[in-house]
Formats: sequence, C-alpha cells, structure tokens
Amino acid sequence: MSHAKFHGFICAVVAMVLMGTLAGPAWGTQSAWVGGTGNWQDANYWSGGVPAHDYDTAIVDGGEAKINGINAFAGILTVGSLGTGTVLQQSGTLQGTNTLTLGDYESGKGTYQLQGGVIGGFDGLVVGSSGTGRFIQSGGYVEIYTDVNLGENTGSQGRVELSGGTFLADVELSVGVQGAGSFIQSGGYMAVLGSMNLGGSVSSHGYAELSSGTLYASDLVSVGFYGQGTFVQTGGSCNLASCIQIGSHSSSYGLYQLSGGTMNVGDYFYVGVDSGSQGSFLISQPNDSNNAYCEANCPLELGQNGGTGTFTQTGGTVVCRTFVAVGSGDGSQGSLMISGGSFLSSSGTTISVGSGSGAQGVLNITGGSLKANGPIVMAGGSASTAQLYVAKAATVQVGGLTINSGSGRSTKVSMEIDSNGHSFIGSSGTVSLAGALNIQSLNNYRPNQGDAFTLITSTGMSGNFSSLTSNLINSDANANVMGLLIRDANATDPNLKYWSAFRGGVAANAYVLTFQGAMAGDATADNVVNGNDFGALARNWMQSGKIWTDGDFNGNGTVDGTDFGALARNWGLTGLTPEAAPPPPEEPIPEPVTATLLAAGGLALLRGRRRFGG
Ligand SMILES: [Ca+2]
Ligand SMILES: [Ca+2]
Repeated sequence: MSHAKFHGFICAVVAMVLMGTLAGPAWGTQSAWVGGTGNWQDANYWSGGVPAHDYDTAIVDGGEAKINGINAFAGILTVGSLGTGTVLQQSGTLQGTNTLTLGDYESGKGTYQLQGGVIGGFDGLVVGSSGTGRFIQSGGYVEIYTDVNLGENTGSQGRVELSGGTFLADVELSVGVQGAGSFIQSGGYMAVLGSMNLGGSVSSHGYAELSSGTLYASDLVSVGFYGQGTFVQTGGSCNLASCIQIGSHSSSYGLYQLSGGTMNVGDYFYVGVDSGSQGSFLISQPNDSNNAYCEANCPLELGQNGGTGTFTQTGGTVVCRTFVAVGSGDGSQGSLMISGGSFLSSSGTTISVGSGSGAQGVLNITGGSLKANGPIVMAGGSASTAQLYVAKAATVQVGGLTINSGSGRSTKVSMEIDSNGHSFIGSSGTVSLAGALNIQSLNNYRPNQGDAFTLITSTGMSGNFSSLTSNLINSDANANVMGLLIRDANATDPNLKYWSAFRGGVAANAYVLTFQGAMAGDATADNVVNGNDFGALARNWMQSGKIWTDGDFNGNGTVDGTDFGALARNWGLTGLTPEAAPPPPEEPIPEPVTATLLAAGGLALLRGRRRFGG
C-alpha cells in the first residue's frame, strides 16, 4: 500500500469511526449516477446521494455529470464501469483519494473532459482498465500522486488528449501497460515526475504524439519497454531530464520520429538496449518553418547492451555533447545514417563505430554534414565490424580517424568518385588507416590515366589500407592495395587501351588515390614486374578463361607465350607508364624460345627464393 493510499485508508477509517459507520460500506458511501445529463451536485442524479467526502465511491455509468464551479468529492471515481459514462469538468475542483478509473470492465466506456478547474488527491489514474477510457484535457490542472496507466489490461484501450492546461504525473506514466495506450499532446504542459513507458509488456502497444506544448520527464523514458512503443513528435518541446531508451528489453520495438520541435535528453540516449530489442530514431525536417532539433547532453549509444539501434537523419539538427557510440555494447548492432541536415558532435570525445566486442557499427553519411571535434574510431572492440560510408554529397569534418585492425576486426571505408568530384574526409587530427577501402564509381565514371583523388586530409597519417576494392575493379583476391580496372567494351572508355589500376598512398598527411595504367607483365599491378607476376603467369600457364591478374596481358583469355613475352621484356622494371611499356606483339613467340625464357625466369625466381629463404 502506497503512502497516499495508506493515508487515504487511515482517513477513511478514522472518519468512519467518528461517524459510527463501521458496519456500513467499507469505503464511505457508494453512489451511482442514475443517467442523463446533470450537475454533479444535484442529488436527484445519484442513487445514494451526492458523494460528499473524499472517501466515497462514485460510479458514473451512463449519462454525463458536470462539475462546474463547485467542490466535488469522490475517493474512488469510476466513469464507464460496465456502460458508457462521461464527466465534464469546466471549473471547480474534484477532490479524490484513491483511483480515478475510466472504462473499467470490458464493456465500459468512460470519458473525463477537463476544460478548467482542478483534479487533485487521486492516487492513480487508469484510462482503460479492461474497457475503453479517454481523458481529454483542454485546460485546468490535474495531479496524480502515483501511477497513470493507459490501456491497463489486455484488450483495453486508453487515451489521453492534452491540448491545454497542466498535467502532473508524480510517479509514472505507462502508455499501453498490457493493452493499447495513446498519449496525444497538442498543447499544454505534461510533467512526468518519474518514468514514462510506452509499450510496457510484450503484447502491448504504446503510442505518444507531441505536436505542440511541452512534455517533461524527470526519469527514464522508454519507448518500447517490453512491447511496442511509438513516439511521434512533429512540434513542441520534449524535455527529458534523465534518460531515453528506444527499445529497452528483449522483444521490444521502439520508434521515435522527430520531424519538428525540440527534443533534449540529459543523462543518456540509448537506441536498442538489451539483446533482442530493436530501436529506431528518425529525425527529418519536412518544412523549413518547423525546425527539428535533437540535443543529447549525454552519451548517444546505438545498440547499447546487445540490442539493435538505428539513428537516421534526413534533415534537422542533431547536437551531441558527449560521446557517440554506434554498435556500443558487446554484440550490439548500431547504425547512424545521415543523409541530410547537420549532425554535430561538439565535445571532442569519440564517435566510435563498433566499440563493443563483436559489435557491428555502420556510419553512413550520404548527405548533409557530420562535424565532430573528436575522432571517429572504427572497430575499437575485438572481433568488431565497422563500416564508414562517405558519399560525395556529404560534408565530413572530424577531429581524427582511427581504424583499428587485428583480433578478428573487420573494417571498410567506402567513398565515391565521379566526373565532377569525390568523397572527402577532412580531419583536424591524426589519421590511422587499416582495413579495406572501397571506391564506388558513380554513373559509370571511368577515370583517366593519372587522375588523382585526395580522399582524406589530416595533421598526421599512419598505416594504410590493406585492400582496395571498387565496382571498377576485378574482384580478385590478389589485387590488394592496387586494384585493376575492368575494361569497358565502350570505345570511349579512356582505359580501353591499357589495364589501369588504382594506387592509394599517403602523401603529405593526405591519402591520395591515383589512377594509373599497369605495364604489361605486371599481373599484380604493383608497378613492378617480378617473380610475383611470373608466379601468377606460371600458375595459369596455357589455361584459358583468364584475366590480367592471372597473367593474360593481351586480353585474349589465354595465358601463353605472348603474355610471357610481354612479361619477359619488362622483367625487373619498375614504374613504367603504360605508354612506356610496349604493347605485346601480335604474333606469338616461338615455342622453344618461350620454353627457354620460362626456364630462365623460373631459375631467376628460384634463385631469388633461395636468396631470401636462406
Ligand atoms: Ca607486379
Ligand atoms: Ca593472352
């Protein structure tokens, strides 16, 4: 028994003793509205007289009772017990003690309209216990000392509409406890001096909408606690002093959509918490007049404790004042997708992508801007996976970039090129590279020989990407840092006359990708013709269905003497441009010569191996 309930009980007992009514009703007088529309204080409408004390029980189960300019009392008030009832309060007060219930049993439909005046003293408010309840407030003031439950039992429906006035829930607001609950705010002030849950249990659904006015919560707000929770904010101010969890526990699904108005979070901002939970946060700005603004004065974690969390921004403004973690906790999955608007991480702390052990983090910036005073840290956790996609259209300015490798980590940075530009990461701090680089050519763009792309700038750069892939490049496992272009059948392809390769490298604290032809014989496209190239050719000798990296340098699909001749001519050379490398002769080299050269090459290779192998 809560303090308030206990207090009410003692008061009732004391009152009954004083009045000598202990043998009567356990809880004051019970009186039921007899139907029709009338004033609360009119005794003709009550079966047992006007409820006169805050320990009386009142039932309005048919018709409408009006409270206007009077002080009304009801320790327990049930509106719509089995039938349909309404209370309309325009002014005056309703003083309660225990519980105000709207829509008690399955068939019950109860509505309370508060247009002005005060509702006070109630320990709990149930809007839809097993039936259908509505609480409609357009003015006045209501304070509930403990729980406010909307949609309490399975099959129930509870709805609160707040368009004006002030509503105080002193302990908890549950929207969809086991049934369906909705909280619709289009004005006024809602203060939850405690926690707020949308979708409390597995089968429940809680829905909240904020279009104007202010919603304040002092403690945890869960959108999808164990069930489904949806929060749609199109305006107004949502001020969460403590924490928000979007998708809290296993089996929960939470969605928060912000398309206008302001949202602030004080202590932590988690999307997808426990394993099995799913959370999504979406911020967009469909029109310029209604700014969508989200501010996390706290950590923002997507996939916090094994859950799956997605944060999608297509517009509006996001400001994070401490760290951001995408795929934060062990085994979590997080995604931060920015395609419009601006995302600012102002503190100088990290944006980590895949920070937990085995965590998966995806940071996609396909438009808008990401500005961070701190570094992006990829794959901080062992066996974690981290992906960073930076599109041409995006602005990315960060305080550093650290890509971790080893211990089962997997990372990939993807960037774009086309005829009028390329992706760019500007770093005001150091950059440490590792893992895969992927280059996406847009609109079938084919670079020209010598084209260079400065993809990353920094104040100091270390490491390198360990592989380079592209939609322009053969998917060959041997084509590591240098990737070979797939030639286009189109005669306008600038690379038609030679095989071209991407070469990435660090130059003056910048990562520069150049596009350069490969000389004949250089199967590995590392700009040197040596034993590795001979090895590729030897492995595929006289085989068909082969490509450049297999040793087919003249592109006829077969690795034979012609290809060997080309390799032999450039043997041991480095740094030849394709122009300097003579094209392979049309006529094949005679077989005996080929055999001799092949043997000579093989011997040279063996000598080299002996030398290095000791
Ligand atoms: Ca080579
Ligand atoms: Ca060939």
